[in-house]
Amino acid sequence: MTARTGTIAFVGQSRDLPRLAALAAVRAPGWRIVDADTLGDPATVDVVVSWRPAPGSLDPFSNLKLVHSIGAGADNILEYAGLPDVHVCRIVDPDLADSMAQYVLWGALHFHRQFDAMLRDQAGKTWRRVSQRPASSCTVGIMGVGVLGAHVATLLAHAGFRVSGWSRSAKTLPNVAMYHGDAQRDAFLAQVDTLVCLLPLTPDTAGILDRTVFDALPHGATLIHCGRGAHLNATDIQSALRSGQLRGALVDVFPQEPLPATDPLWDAPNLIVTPHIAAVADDDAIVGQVLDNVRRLDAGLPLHAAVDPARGY
Ligand code: NDP
Ligand code: OXD
Repeated sequence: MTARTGTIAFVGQSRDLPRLAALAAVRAPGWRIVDADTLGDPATVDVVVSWRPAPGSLDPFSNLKLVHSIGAGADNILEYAGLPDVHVCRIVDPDLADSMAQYVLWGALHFHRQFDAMLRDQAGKTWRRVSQRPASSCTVGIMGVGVLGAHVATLLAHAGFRVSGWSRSAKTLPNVAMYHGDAQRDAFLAQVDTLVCLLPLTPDTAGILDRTVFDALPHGATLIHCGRGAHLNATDIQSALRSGQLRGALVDVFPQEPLPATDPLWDAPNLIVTPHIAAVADDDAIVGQVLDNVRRLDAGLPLHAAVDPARGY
């Protein structure tokens, strides 16, 4: 392991950070790696590994060069008020992408094969052979066709679903009907049976899952939401579920996490709550990518999974 002079500090609002710091210290012996309890002189810190750095907490790091998110999203870093002009990276990992694709496939099958109706039937001890249709009769539409959305789209297409995608810029993906930009949003939504949100949280996408999006879907469509809680208008999804405009929803991320016991979303009709587990990066993958990026930083090489702070993702 090449020696380095700077310190890597694992600090932020996640209980995972001390554990990740300990693993990094084992994998990079000789490097100075600290957590909030062992911080020392902030001027020696050139790399911060974080999740939602507390307000003001990055300010003392006067020689910072890189802030690395421990998650796939970088919104938790970019929202820091006064973020210095440094590199920002996030986690991109094949196992994380597989997990996300499996979660969405499960949700798409749950709604398409009508397991939601069968669970309700079972609660009433009702034997009813609900209709079954081929996956090719169902269009899954994915908002956000980046690293995760593209992987999800590919798996769903292999499973036989019709798949469409909506991104910010024009792009092509085999077996996926692509739409892009605000001008094509309603045309995209109009042909979707199950809508999947895999957008990053940016000023343009905050609150995007609202009445206007739900109303643009065919009546009785379903939603799988794995982006960020702040994409979701909680009042509008409850109205859409109550009216039947949305037949069901599988929601993994919430405006407030953990979802408070008093939150009405727990009891919203036909809404399944999962506790932000759609795709969780493995410690080894996180630490491996962080250390690799630090080596790249030291060697002056382009960093892996760098985000563009101006674009917001
Ligand atoms: P990427 O940055 O690779 O992809 C983002 C996609 O969103 C791109 O296709 C981009 O378009 C599109 N996009 C961004 N802004 C807009 C916009 N205004 N209008 C239309 N499309 C837009 O992100 P990932 O796929 O790696 O991750 C997506 C998100 O998934 C993360 O930011 C995180 O919030 C969430 N996530 C959730 C997890 C969970 O467990 N629930 C786990 C991991 C991630 P373009 O291609 O044109 O740039
Ligand atoms: C992530 C997440 O961004 O867990 O990795 O949401």
